[in-house]
Amino acid sequence: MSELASRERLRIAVQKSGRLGDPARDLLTRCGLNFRQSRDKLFCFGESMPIDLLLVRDDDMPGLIAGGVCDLAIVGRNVLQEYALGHAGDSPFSELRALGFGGCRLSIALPQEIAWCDARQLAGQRIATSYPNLLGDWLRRSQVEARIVELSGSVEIAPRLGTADLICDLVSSGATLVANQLAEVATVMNSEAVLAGAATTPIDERGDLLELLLRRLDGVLNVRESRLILLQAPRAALADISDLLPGKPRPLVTSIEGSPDQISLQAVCSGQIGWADLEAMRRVGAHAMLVLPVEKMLS
Ligand code: PRT
Ligand code: ZN
Repeated sequence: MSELASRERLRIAVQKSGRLGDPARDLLTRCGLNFRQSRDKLFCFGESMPIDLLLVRDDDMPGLIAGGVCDLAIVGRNVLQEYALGHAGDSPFSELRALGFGGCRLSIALPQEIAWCDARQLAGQRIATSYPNLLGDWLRRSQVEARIVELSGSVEIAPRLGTADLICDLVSSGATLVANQLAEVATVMNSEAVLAGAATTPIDERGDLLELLLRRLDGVLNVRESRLILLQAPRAALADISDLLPGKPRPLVTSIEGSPDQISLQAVCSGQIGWADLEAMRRVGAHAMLVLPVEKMLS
C-alpha cells in the first residue's frame, strides 16, 4: 500500500487565500481543531487532532482529492462540479456537508440593453466564462448551441471588450454585474461551500476521524441558526409563550424558589428570535428575557 493510501492523519484542502479560506478555518476551529502553520504557509499541522490542512488554490482541490493527496476539501460546489463534468472517468466526489457560507450562483448575464426572452436566443452567441463544463452542460440541457469563450478571470468585461456577447459568471450581491451594465437573466447552478471527499470513505484510522469530524461539524452547523432563550413568566402564561417560541421547541421549565406562580423557562429555538417575538412574549407576561447564540450542541 502506498504512503498516501495508508496515511493515519486526515488531510483537508482549504483555500490558501480567497473568500472561503477564513470561514473554512473558522468552522474547523469551532469543531475543536487547532493548527500550527508551517513556515512556507502551505501546510497546517493539527495539534489537537490528527487532522492537517493543506493550503491551496481552490481549482486544485478536486484533483488533490481525486489523486488521494487530500481526503477532504472545503470548496465551492461550482469548482467541484466543473471538475467532475470534465473528468467523467474519475470516481465522483461525495458532497459530505453543505456548509452554509460562500453562497453564490452561476448565472447568465446579458448587456442591459438586450431584452431577455428565453435560452433559445443564445443560439450562435459567444458566452465568456471560467466554467466551460457547467455552461456546456446547461446549454446542452437547454438544447442551445452557442460558442463558449473560456476566460480565467475578468469575465464581466468581455462584452465591453467585444470578446464575447454575454457572460456566465458567479454572482453573489449582483454589484459587479450592475457596475458592468449587465443583467442577470438565468441561473445555471446554485452554489455554496461544501465539505467534499472521495466517493469512498477511507477504511483506515482516517475513516473514524472523518466520522468524528462530521459529528462535530453537525453539532456546529445544526445550531448555527439556533438561539437559546431564557426568560421568566407567570406559570399561567406558559402555553401562550410556548406557542410564540420560533420553531416550537419543547422548553425546559423550572419553578422559581419562593414564587410558586412564577416559572423560569429555557429553550433552544431553531431560527432567529427577533424583537417582535420578544415583544409578543412580553405582552403575554414574559420578562427578564435573554437571547444567546448557541456555539455547539451534542445530544
Ligand atoms: O486563489 P483561488 O484560485 O483559490 O481563488 P479564486 O479567486 O478562484 O476564488 P474566490 O476566492 O474568488 O472564490 C472562491 C469560491 O467562493 C468560488 O468558487 C465560489 O464558490 C465562492 N463565491 C461566492 C464566489 C462569490 N461568492 C463571488 N461573488 N466566487 C467569486 N465571486 C466573484 C464573481 O466571480 C464576480 O467576479 O465575485 C464577483 C461577483 O460578486 P458580486 O457580489 O458583485 O455579485
Ligand atoms: Zn480559483
